Amino acid sequence: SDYSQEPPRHPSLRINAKEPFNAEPPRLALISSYVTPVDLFYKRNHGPIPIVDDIERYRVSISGLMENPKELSMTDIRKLPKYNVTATLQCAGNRRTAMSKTRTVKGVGWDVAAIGNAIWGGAKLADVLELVGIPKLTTTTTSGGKHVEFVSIDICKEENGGPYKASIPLNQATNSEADVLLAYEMNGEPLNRDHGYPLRSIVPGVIGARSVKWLDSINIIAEECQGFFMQKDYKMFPPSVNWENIDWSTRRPQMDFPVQCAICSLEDVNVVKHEKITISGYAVSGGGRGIDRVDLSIDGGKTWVEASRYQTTGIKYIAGETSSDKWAWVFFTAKVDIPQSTEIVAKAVDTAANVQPENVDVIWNLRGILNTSWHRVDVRVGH
Ligand code: MTE
Ligand code: MO
Repeated sequence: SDYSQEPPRHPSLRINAKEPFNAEPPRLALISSYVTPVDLFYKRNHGPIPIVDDIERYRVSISGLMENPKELSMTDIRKLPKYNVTATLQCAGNRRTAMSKTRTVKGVGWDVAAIGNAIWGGAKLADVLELVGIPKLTTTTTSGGKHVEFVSIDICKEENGGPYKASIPLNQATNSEADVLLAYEMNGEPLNRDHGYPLRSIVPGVIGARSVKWLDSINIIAEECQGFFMQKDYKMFPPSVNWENIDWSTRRPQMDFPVQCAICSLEDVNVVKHEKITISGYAVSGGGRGIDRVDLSIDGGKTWVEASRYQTTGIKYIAGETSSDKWAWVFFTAKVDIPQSTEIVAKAVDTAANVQPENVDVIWNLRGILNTSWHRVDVRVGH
């Protein structure tokens, strides 16, 4: 693989793997802005960053189990109504390093910042599919298509040198309410190379792995995509499954992500001078479920206080209000007194009353995905 033409990156990103480039921002930087700046947004790649230099000739082909296959230019896609969707993208491997401390897992290590919140601009996939003759809210095309496969142009060793790919169900793709985008903008600017220039899918509420960058083609298929990242990766296994007894066919590809939160105003271990400290971080859930509550404990989980939550600075967040962004994280904050050295804990509750598991060992899985256990940090008071 050729890594000689990688784009420039922000110097404060923490590099977890250099080639392919995988990096996340420091915790404090992540919560310094509700909309994550593009250069600080985590970057998760499986191969070199491709170069699309002739945008006039760029086409995304749409074909497969449908009547009229078509090739669309960027001009065709920009002609469709443009939507800006604020959505949090989270890698299923977020917080993997912490899971690895229980028992070793396979995969790139991540702290708590393999997540970011952006304003994605583009056409709705439901409109694009309608343009090529597949009506809204279609579950099966007349020729038996049930899934929409996104195929990229990058080269991944896991695909034996083939491109990255993933699929979502056709009824999600053709549902305007699901807000699946073919995005060409991130925070009001054209997508940059790292994030999928010129065009990527954004599947809100679903693990980042299904939001395919650098789209080359879209296929309407009968079964879900058979690619590596759908069938041999990004599946959730119980703690009993190891590399000797694993049967990948027993599990479905992970789609929605579960309720998650992390403290970002503190590192894993902190020495504080003052007894009054601010605990802040993010909380988010998949599937468009909002956050109903964030509980904080300053005694390792014996007693709890509720943090305040917001999406717009200073304005209290209430899940489900029309002004709230249903696909986006909330920030939480609380000021607390720390009389002595202790463990601080954060846990969130989503609108379906889903809670996070207390300990990481009960959700340990060999690929180290979906570590959504209570987030714990140590605070040592040093006068
Ligand atoms: N798309 C392509 N073409 N190649 C990739 O390696 N990685 C996926 C997804 N789409 C990937 C991809 C994964 S695992 C994640 S978490 C997100 O992109 C990360 O998107 P980002 O780099 O824009 O943050
Ligand atoms: Mo990911």
